[in-house]
Amino acid sequence: MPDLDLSQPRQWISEAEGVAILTGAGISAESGVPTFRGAGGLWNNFRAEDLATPEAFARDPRLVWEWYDWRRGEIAKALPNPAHKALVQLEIRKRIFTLITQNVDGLHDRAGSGKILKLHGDIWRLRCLRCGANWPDRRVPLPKLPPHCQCGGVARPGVVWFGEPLPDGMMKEAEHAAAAARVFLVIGTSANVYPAAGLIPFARHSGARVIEINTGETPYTNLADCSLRGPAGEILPQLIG
Ligand code: BV8
Ligand code: ZN
Repeated sequence: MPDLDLSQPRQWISEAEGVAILTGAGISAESGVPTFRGAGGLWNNFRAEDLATPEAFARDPRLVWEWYDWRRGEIAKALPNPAHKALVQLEIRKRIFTLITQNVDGLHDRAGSGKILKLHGDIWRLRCLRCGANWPDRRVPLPKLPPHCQCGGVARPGVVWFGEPLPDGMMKEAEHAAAAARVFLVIGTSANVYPAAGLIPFARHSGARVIEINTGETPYTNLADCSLRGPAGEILPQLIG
């Protein structure tokens, strides 16, 4: 990775009273969790419309569960990487701190992050289609696909699919956090998916310094005050350490 001049972003972060973070699948890439759109990305083998939608689940719950059960197995082998851990250190130092994630893998929780807004839900939770019960289930593999609720109803993954609204109040809380931030760190997201990606211009227009960390360009690279090109697992510890 070329030598990056981190002095300016480091200064912005250390001087900021409030910090908000938006993470995507790229922050878990160095933990071995496949991303969605990169090389070897999850979507490369499947089309999102075929699997991550309520229609797909209604059409073939078993197929959709086979994909989620496989992903849960992959994620279960993964450990939080230095990028996840650097965010835990930053949270300890900042009075005003919110971690907003699009990821459903639970690696921020396992790293020790406290305040996490999970915009797209949690792959380790199940939700009953019949009675609405919502519970954690970390078994890999699941004994039976699709899994069922105690009421006998079919259970779905506790995630937000394309075409589904985010959990009630979640975006309001995320916007509140972005508006309160002096620095908005955008880490490992292709900034394709809305309304999550809309938080980036929202934070900028609310006066935050936007620092992007990504191995590639995104639609918001030019809007960022600084875009650091490289792996989050290497950059974040240097940026925050
Ligand atoms: C909604 C959970 C409304 C499931 C996911 C046209 C325009 C605008 C919007 C839309 C549109 N058409 C449709 C929409 C809406 C749609 C949308 O945004 N579609 C996109 C594709 C255009 N959005 C929705 O449907 C949302 N709901 O709008 O509801 C509504 C309101 C009321 C009533 C009814 C409906 C719901 C979206 C949520 C979908 N669920 N996931 C699951 O995980 O299985 S999205 C999925 O993509 C994941 O959550 C993932 O996190 C997310 C975003 O992807 P990224 O995290 O960015 O990952 P990606 O692989 O794309 O990128 C990785 C990045 O990391 C890359 O940039 C790469 O360069 C970088 N990287 C790689 N390695 C590293 C790295 N960076 C640093 N270090 C590294 N080592
Ligand atoms: Zn039930």
